[in-house]
Amino acid sequence: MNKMFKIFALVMVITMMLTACGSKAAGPAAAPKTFGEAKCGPNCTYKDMTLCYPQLGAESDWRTANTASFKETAAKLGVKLIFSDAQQKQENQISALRSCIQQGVNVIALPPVVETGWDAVLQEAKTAGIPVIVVDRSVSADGSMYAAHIGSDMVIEGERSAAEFNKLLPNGGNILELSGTTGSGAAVGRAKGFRAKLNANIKILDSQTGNFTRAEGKPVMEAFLKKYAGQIQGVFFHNDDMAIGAVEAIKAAGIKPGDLKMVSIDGTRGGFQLMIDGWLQADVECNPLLGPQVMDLALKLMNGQAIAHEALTDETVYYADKAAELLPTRKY
Ligand code: GYE
Repeated sequence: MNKMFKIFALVMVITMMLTACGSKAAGPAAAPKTFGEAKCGPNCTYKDMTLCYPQLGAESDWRTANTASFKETAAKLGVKLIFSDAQQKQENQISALRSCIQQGVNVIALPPVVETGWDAVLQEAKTAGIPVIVVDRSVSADGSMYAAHIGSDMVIEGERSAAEFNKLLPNGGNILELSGTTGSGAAVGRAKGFRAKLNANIKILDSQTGNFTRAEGKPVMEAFLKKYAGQIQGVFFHNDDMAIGAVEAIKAAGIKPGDLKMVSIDGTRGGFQLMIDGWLQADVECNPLLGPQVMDLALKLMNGQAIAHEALTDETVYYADKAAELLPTRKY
C-alpha cells in the first residue's frame, strides 16, 4: 500500500513538473496568477517555450524582416511559435491574442498596431498568468499591465530626422510629412520628436498618413504635389516603403533627384537604393531584427528571472555617400 502511494505521488510530481514546463492548458478552474511568477524554471530551455506572436501585418519591408527574424530565430532555437498576421487591424490582433491565451502559451510577444485599446486583453493575459512582452511599437496601457517593452525609441528617430532637415535646409523652407499609421506608437513618437527638434524656420505645410505602405504613399504624394506645386523644399517620410511609393509620384511629376530634400526612417535595402539613386539624403535606422532579444527575455520570464521593463534598440543614421558601400551588408 505504502509502495503504491509512493508511485502515485511520484507520478503526480512528474505530471505537475511537465505541466509547468509545457504549454499550460487554460481551464476555468485555474486560479488567477500574475506574470511575476516563474512559469516553469529555474531550468527551462527554449524547447519548453510556446511563444505567441500576433504580428500586426505585412505592410512594409521592415515588417517582413521582423517576421522573418521571429520565424528564423524560433526555428533555430526550437521555440514553438504561434504566428498570425492581423493585416493592420487591431480587432484581428485582439482575437489572435485571445486565442493564444486560450491555448495557454508560455509568453505572448505583442507588436501593437496602435497605442490605445489594449487594457482589456492585457488584463485577460495577466489573469491567465501569461506574461506579455510589448514589441516594437508602444502601448498607452500602464506599465504594470505588461512584463516588458522592447523596441526602438520612436521619439529619438523623429528627433534624428529633424536634425537632418536642419542640416539640409539651413536657411529654412517648407516641407511635407508622410506619416505612418494613425495612432501607432511609431507615427506618434516620430511626429513628436520631429516637431520638437525641427528648426523654427522650417515649416511643415501638411502631414497625411500613407499607412506605412508603398501603395498608399504614392497617391498621398500625388495629391501633395498637386496641392503644393512649387512651394516645397523637402519631404519627411515615416518609413522607407512610403518613400518608395512617393518617389514614383515625384518622378512622374518631372522632379529630379536632389530637387527636394528627403529623409526617411527604417534603413531598409529599398531605402538604401533611394539614397544611391539620389532621392533620399539620409535614412534613420530602425532595427526590425528583434527575434533573438525577445526570445531571450521570454525565457528569462519563464525561469522567473528579473528583466528590464524597457529595452531600447541601439540605432544610427545612414547617409547617401556611404549607401552604395553599405548596401551589400544590409540584412533587410
Ligand atoms: O518603421 C515601418 C513599419 O513599427 C517600427 O512599422 C515599426 C514601423 C516601421 O511598417 O516600416
